[in-house]
Amino acid sequence: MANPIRGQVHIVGSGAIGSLIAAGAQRNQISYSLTPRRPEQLTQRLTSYSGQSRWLSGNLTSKQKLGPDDLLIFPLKAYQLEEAVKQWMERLDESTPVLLLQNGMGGLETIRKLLPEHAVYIATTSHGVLKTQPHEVKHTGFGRTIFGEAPDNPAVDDEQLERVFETVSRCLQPVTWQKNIIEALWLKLAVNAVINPLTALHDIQNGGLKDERFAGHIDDISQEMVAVMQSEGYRYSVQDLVGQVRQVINATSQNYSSMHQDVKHKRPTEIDAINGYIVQTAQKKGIDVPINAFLYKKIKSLEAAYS
Ligand code: KPL
Repeated sequence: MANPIRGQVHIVGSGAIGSLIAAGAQRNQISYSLTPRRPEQLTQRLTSYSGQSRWLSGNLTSKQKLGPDDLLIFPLKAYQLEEAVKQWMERLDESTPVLLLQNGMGGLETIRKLLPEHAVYIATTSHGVLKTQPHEVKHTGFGRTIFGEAPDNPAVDDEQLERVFETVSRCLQPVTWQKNIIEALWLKLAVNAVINPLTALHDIQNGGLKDERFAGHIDDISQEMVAVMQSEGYRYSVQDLVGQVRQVINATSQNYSSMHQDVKHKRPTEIDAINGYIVQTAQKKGIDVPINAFLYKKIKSLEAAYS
């Protein structure tokens, strides 16, 4: 069996997914630090899927430099990524591996602008996690994680790759290796393009989308996704995507989607990186995506109305 990284996992932010990774690291005796933007937001307790409570002991990181044996993880909102990478880049050694974990698209481009030479790994997860209090997180839906290497990575050191994969496998299980991670991101985008805006607009849990009245919307959004994905060279049927979306709805039915939570707490959402990205790509290819455009506008006007 492979070993995890020898150094420390540095988790940027203290969001729900970052906290889940921290709990996984702690459970597996992997040294970690959790670094929220504001120290008062540090997650201290995680209630696991089985109901057990775990106190997180990972410290706020010190200002030490990271080396090739460490792993820097960005489990952030798309719009937070650039600033966070800028804050961390001076502390990185060129050989420090970086893991990007986010909803929507565009994150790799952001990282590449700032870290063109780094080994970047990408993961996408369907675990449902909820920040219930500033210091508390609850694991509400047992999902799965897909992991791969950025397609434009410089020649990667195989041992480092194995160690990073093993680390993520222990922290965010179950993890599957995917050769074409960009394809997996498109599939996740299809899931988020349906679940996130609909749950936010209708103020429901993910499981609320099982209601018959949403069946038409799910089919229509998936239909638009199939057209855009085909133009990118990915061949899926509407049935495939609807099946994928329904599987995540079932696995995370008790969860409030991240966009639902963002709207509820009047925070910026990831709509630009999700339905906005689909609309932009479709426009470039001359494809009509009226439902995605409608959802994009609706969420944008909700954001604009935050007081
Ligand atoms: O990724 C998610 C999100 O909320 O952003 C899902 C998988 C839909 C879980 O809620």
